[in-house]
Order: sequence, then C-alpha cells, then structure tokens
Amino acid sequence: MKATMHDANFPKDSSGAVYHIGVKPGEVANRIVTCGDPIRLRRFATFLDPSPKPFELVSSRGYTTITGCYKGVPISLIAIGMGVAMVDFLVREVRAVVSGDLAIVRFGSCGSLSPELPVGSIGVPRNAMTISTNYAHFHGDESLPPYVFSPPISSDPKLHQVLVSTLDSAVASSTCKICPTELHASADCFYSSQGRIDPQFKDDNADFVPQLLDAAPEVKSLEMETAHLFHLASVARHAKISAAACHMIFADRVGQEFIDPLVVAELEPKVGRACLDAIISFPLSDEALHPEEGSVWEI
Ligand code: R1P
Repeated sequence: MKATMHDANFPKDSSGAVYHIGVKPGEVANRIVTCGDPIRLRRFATFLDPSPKPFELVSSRGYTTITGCYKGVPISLIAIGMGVAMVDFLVREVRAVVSGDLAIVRFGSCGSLSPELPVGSIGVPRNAMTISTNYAHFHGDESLPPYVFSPPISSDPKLHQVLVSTLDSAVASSTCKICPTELHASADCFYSSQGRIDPQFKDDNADFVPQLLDAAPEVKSLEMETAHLFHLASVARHAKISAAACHMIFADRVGQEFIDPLVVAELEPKVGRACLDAIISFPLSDEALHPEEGSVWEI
C-alpha cells in the first residue's frame, strides 16, 4: 500500500519522500544527469564508483533514480520517461529534496531539421524554445494558429560550454560531429506538434516544418523535454539551477533517415561518460551531499 501523503499543495510522505519520484533528502545529489530511457540510464550507472554502493529507486510513476559517486563526486542519474510533465516533476521534486545549487545535464535523442546536424552527430543547443498545441484553434477559433512557439530560453552558458568542450575532447571523431547550435525546439507531443503526419487525426500540421522554420529560422532540432528544463532552471528562486543538454541525432526529419542501432550502441556510452565528466567538473558553490556522506544512500 502507498504511504499517506501530507500537504496537497506539494505532496510528501512522513519520511519526506516526494510523491512521484519517491526520493527523500539524502538520496539525490546536487549534480544530475537525466535521460528518458531507464535502460540507457543503467548503462551509465556502470560508470559509477563501486563504493559507496549506489542507491537505487524505481518509483511507481516511472522514474529511476541512481545516486552514487563518479570519480569521487556525488552524482545522481535519473531516467524520467518522456514529455514536459515528466521533466516538470523531475526538477520540482528534486529541488524539494536537495538543498544548495543544482546542475542538471540532459542527454536525450532528437530529430534534425538541418544538414548541419546529420544523423549520428550530437547537438548541443545554447537555447531551446517550446512548441505547444493551441487547443483554442481546434476547439474554438480555427483562425488561430494550431501550434504556438515560445521565444528562445537559454541554457546555463557555463555548463553548456563545459559540455561542449568535454564532448569535443571525448566523443568527436570523423564519424561523430559535436554540433553546438543556437536553437533547439521541444514540443508537447511527438507526432502532431513535431509535424509528423497521422491521417487518423485532424492535426492541421501539413505545413508545420516550413512554418516553424519561418518563425524560428535558427532552430535545428526537435525533441520533447529540453526547453522546459531550461525554463524551470531560469525561473528557479533561492538556490541556482544550472541546466544544459545534448542530444544524439536519431532522425533526419527532412530526409527521413533513422539512426542505425549499432551507431547508438557505440555512441551512447561515450556521450554518457562525457556527460558525467562534464557535470563533475562544473563548479557548484553549495553542495549538500559529500562523498564521505555516501552512507546516507547505502541502504
Ligand atoms: C521520443 O521518442 C522520446 O525521445 C526523445 C524525446 O524527447 C522523447 O522523450 O528523448 P529521449 O531519448 O531522452 O527519450
């Protein structure tokens, strides 16, 4: 049976564990690498130091949290599944159980809108915009645009730079370009609001990609979470949240090519390790978990 929750405004149980991720104070580090896929996350967890023994929690709402040390520095790996709601729970609930500054690197996959970002390369966006379904168009006034584009939202420039230089030295090769980009877009859906055509539904998105590029010519890639991560980091109060992201280019949304799984298998561990190296080298002024306190999560 689930524990009783206290406080309907921000539910926690009597141990202080948050409602959806399930973690409590002492179980999440100030430095976080997040991705969608828990299998991808478990591959990165093999890079953690064997001691202290990593803490692990899989919540009933689909979050996997693994906290341990990497090269002696406390770090949490958290897989969130997909979409804006899941990244919103991540940032807010982690913020609620960790004191001090937070640094979060997202490692995801995405589609490319530009030959500058070929399949198998790594995009590292400085800024991300949101794309939201405009329900007023579908349920009221068809003259309104079906999809709404936000202005660009900035990553943390220093964490972005650390990520770019770590990827450049650890991952870049003749077959894998590291591509810092000015603008990425995160949509609220995978199909309609990324311009995928599904004849089963009236999505009004036949001209989606040209309209997006007309509104935001610098946008080079599309996925679902990064802009909301940057948004929450930028509106955080009290302690600082620094956020950056990199994405493996899985699909060419113009030419329709999709990545070979063998390429993913080769790239994923290299990029994952680079994300861990980047996050531990980022200076954080105020950290709650220290290596000697590792026994906190050694359960
Ligand atoms: C869609 O297939 C999922 O893949 C991308 C999208 O943002 C979405 O979550 O990210 P991940 O590879 O991190 O899951």
